Amino acid sequence: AQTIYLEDYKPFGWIIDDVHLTFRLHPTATRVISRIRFRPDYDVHHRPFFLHGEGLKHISIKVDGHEVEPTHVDGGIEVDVPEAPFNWEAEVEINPEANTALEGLYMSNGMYCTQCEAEGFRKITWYPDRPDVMAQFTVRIESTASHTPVMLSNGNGLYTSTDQTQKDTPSVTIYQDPWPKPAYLFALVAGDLIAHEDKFTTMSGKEVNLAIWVRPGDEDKCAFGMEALKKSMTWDEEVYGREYDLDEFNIVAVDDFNMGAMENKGLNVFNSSCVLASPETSTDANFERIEAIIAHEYFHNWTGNRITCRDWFQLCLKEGLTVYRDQQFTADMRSEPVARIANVLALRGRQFPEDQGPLSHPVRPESFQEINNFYTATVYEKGAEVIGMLRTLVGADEYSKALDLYFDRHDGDAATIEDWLQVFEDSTGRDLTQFKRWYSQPGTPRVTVREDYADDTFTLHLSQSTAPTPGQDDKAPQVIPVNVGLLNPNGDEVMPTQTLELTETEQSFAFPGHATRPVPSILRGFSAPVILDHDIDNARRAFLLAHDTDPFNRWESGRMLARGSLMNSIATGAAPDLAYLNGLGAVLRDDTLDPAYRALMLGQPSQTELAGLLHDTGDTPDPEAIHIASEALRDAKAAALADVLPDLYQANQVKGAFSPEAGPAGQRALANAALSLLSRSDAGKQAAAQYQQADNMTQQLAALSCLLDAGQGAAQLASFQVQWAHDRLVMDKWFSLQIIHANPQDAATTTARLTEHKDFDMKNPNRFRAVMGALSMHHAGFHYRDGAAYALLADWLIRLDPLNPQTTARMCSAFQTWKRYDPARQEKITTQLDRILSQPNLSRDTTEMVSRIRD
Ligand code: B3K
Ligand code: ZN
Repeated sequence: AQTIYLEDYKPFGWIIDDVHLTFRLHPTATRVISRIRFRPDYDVHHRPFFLHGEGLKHISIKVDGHEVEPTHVDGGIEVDVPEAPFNWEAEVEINPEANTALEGLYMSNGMYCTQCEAEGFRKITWYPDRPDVMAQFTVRIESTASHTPVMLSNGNGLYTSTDQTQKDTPSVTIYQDPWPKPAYLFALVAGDLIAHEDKFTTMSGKEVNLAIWVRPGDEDKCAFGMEALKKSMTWDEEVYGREYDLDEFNIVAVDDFNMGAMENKGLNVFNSSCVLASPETSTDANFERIEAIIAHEYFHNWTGNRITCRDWFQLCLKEGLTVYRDQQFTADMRSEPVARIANVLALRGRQFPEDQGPLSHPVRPESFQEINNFYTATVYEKGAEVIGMLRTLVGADEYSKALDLYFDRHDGDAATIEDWLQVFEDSTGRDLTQFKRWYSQPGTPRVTVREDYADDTFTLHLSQSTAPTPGQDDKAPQVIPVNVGLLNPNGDEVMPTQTLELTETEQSFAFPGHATRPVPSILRGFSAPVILDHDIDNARRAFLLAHDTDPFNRWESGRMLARGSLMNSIATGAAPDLAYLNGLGAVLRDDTLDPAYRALMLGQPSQTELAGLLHDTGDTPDPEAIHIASEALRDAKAAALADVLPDLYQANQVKGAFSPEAGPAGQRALANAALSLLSRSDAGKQAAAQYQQADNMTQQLAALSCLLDAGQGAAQLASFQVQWAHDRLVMDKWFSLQIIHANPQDAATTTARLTEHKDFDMKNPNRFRAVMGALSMHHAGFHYRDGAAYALLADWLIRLDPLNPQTTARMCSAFQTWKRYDPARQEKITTQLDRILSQPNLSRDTTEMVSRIRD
């Protein structure tokens, strides 16, 4: 396959004034007619006139009214065109029903929908399918009211002849989007849909019609999403000064979707799992995620749509910034410390392994074969961390000013990271040359700390280094903002948080005037996406767990104690550490602390994280030993906290009508964390009672999980299936749950058995992920020594690849950590990787992923 390089960027060479598209909808033979006005871009060199196109049935092409024959070349066509403005008119035929890749125009449960990012528009018609070609689109959809009662596209509805009483007469709907946009933001939806409607008045008094469109039967699951949308609209006005810019804003829920959601201009398309919510069917975690994703897609209207990317290498320009914005939003809507901890857990859980393995790549990649493989935790989550560091370095006010300048200067542009940094340089006067390395240098920097104290002066010696990553051995020092505070030995803060700028390989920072030796709290709020190497003893960690004024670092101290305890148990079989258990008990008893925060405190490092840490310190992780130590720590917590857990459970029962707000959700999280420990010693008695009484999914699912962990729950699992057989999203949970809670030695057989279930549908990405994703995330089960899980996952990836390369390629990352393990496991994994690679006609997506992992 061909590799595309950032350094090869060239502009298209023509400019498009406007695009008129006509769709004659038919499930297997949709006709697409495009009328486009092109004119030469005289500033740039003209190469052959090339348009992308993939899987299109050519019907006709006319240039200025004259039929022409295109030359078919790799990935599209070349056509002889005049060196002057000309009119393009082309007709193609496509087959939405046969489109199982879910890219381009496809069908989901009888509904037409599109997914064009990154390069799906070329599956709809001939076009310069690149983000730097922006144009105004007018879209005409032709169908009948019986076939597709509702038809939608981007922008504002101009006209519709649809008459629901005249089911079979031809109907036409026209949409016009006044904002020039790249083709990846195009969307069309048509089908039998019901709207949940509302209105929003923008800060300048413009009224916007809002609608969430769903399949009949789902209309009672829209209210929460609508509230989240209105909150997002208000927040973007208040915090970023950004107002919505069309007369309507539509969201559509689709069951078959490769990712979470898509920010098409004025017509966001959502995986139904990321928008539909009700107390009975959604957990608190679902509600929180839905709120964040609705915000994320909405925020793209400015960061992504009004200002888009020049090319796909600049993806983090919109994604890193938009993730950062949705994280700020969540912190404002809910609890800031809880949100920060959740983000760091996700970063360490997904981005760190990526950055420390064969798939490591810069936040702004420099080459790719298939761009869909680069919608990664690095581009998104590390990309957001880079924005956060920039804000920490320049300060909140300067950040706001710079963002105003960014919107001002680049509205309507397809921009680059250079443009973005230039805005900050111009507005703050800061030189960002070294900071820019965050965009080009992959790998997780390690910051090592040494302390000194003499003559009333406390000194921190910081050093940084980054291990080599594929294709990049030498790493230059980066700009690392390290937030530091100092406490005195009584636990009072004697120096509030300061930002140290670590820019050299080694640097010392002195704090004079401390008559007693202070205790530092370092990397507060996780001010940089680095590994902190600070060799301190348990007593110090316990002190910080009890006294740190920074909530993130307080949690982190507990985490480090848990980590140390686990590592020790894994290495020596030692019993869990008392300093940790006692410190934890004190925090849990502190009723002044937010329940959600205390629930996080009760957590412990995942088994995958422990495997990574062992690998880091030069050991070979043994998944079985990790599993045993993790379970032992839970048992020890259950025993050591036996006097506090029943109270926590009782005191945090939420009475009254269900509310998904942060307060009650946090109480449920704490009560259910307590329940999970209590269930280790009561054979699931209280969990069974909770299951019996549960009137919402959070309580029901938590109780069922506890039962399954306790080796119980067969009856409840069966009744759950009967109760929820009609609800696809809840049934996804039913599938996952059985795998998540399987014993390691049974995980693969349980998964294999579920793939035989009549409701297992590999073509539905949610269902496929519910099953195969759960297996790959069950550390001890996936890596069980017989290798059965590796083979099972490979079997299914091989089966899915011809149907849906994007989801297949994404799930290959389950194998990315293979080099951590012992030779026997390595051999078993590489056998599967080689088996996948040897499949004839393996997709470009999967070929690229597996080859990079295998290297
Ligand atoms: N921009 C889309 C992701 C598209 C993924 C294409 N493979 C969703 C988002 O980040 O908001
Ligand atoms: Zn996004």
